[in-house]
Amino acid sequence: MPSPFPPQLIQALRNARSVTVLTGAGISSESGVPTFRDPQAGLWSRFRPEDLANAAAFRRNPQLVWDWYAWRRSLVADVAPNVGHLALAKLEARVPEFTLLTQNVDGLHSRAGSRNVIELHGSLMRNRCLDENVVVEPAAGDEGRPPKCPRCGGLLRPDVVWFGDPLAPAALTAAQEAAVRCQLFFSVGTSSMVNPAAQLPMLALQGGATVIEINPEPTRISDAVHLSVRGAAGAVLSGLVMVAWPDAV
Ligand code: BV8
Repeated sequence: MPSPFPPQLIQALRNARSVTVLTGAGISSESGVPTFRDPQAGLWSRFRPEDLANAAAFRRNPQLVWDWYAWRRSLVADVAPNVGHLALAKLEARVPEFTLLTQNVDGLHSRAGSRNVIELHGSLMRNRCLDENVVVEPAAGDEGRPPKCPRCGGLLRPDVVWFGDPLAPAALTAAQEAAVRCQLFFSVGTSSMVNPAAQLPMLALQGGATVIEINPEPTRISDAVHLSVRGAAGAVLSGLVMVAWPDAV
């Protein structure tokens, strides 16, 4: 299959000092993790993620929201990073200044070997005290009921950013800086519907970067970016690394 990337873009990637990549649920879909646009599986099929991923839903019914996250944690524990995650880890090793911004909370980028990862929306792998807002590592036996904070006895919640929650200021600032300073910005596997993450490709454009999107479907930024590649993250990213660095193992 011919590369969807023009030679001048491959050359720009080889010579780039700074590359920033934003990923969404699409890159993990090839590992078997459903995206937010996919209909939910099984008993969760009657819920929309946005109806569960918010503080009001948790306060209203902590057990229901906790069960949804426990189900997602168990699903993620049983999957592995795919070639798309692995290609980004290889790309990081080739670029002097590489920043990976992810909306995903599944931890698959770190498991694939990526190091400079900013988890814009937190992580399924950690809990946070609802009252003190401090991170509490999950303990065995947490799966059943929403556990209590070992410090104050308050409820623990997953350490993810819910709809209506602000993003961690340090993470958002670092992400915005990485978008503005890079020469190449890739938006991979995201519908670009959730803010403020969806603003990052626009920031990159304003900063003068070449912005490339990788998604089997068009999105609301497809017409705004320099190149929108219709394809799956795994095949396109691994193909890109292979063409740019044929000796990459
Ligand atoms: C904030 C963690 C302000 C949790 C997530 C009304 C009320 C309240 C808020 C708002 C409102 N209106 C607007 C808002 C703002 C809101 C927002 O943007 N809402 C949208 C829905 C309109 N944003 C927020 O609330 C944010 N916070 O604004 O705070 C504030 C400031 C100060 C003080 C107080 C408040 C917080 C947003 C973060 C929400 N948390 N996740 C959890 O996971 O449970 S969002 C969650 O959904 C994901 O993290 C991700 O960001 C988003 C889903 O997006 P995608 O990743 O793009 O996934 P999606 O399924 O949509 O698309 C998948 C794509 O992959 C598709 O395009 C598909 O074609 C493609 N694909 C499929 N297969 C492949 C592929 N691509 C490549 N390869 C493949 N193989």
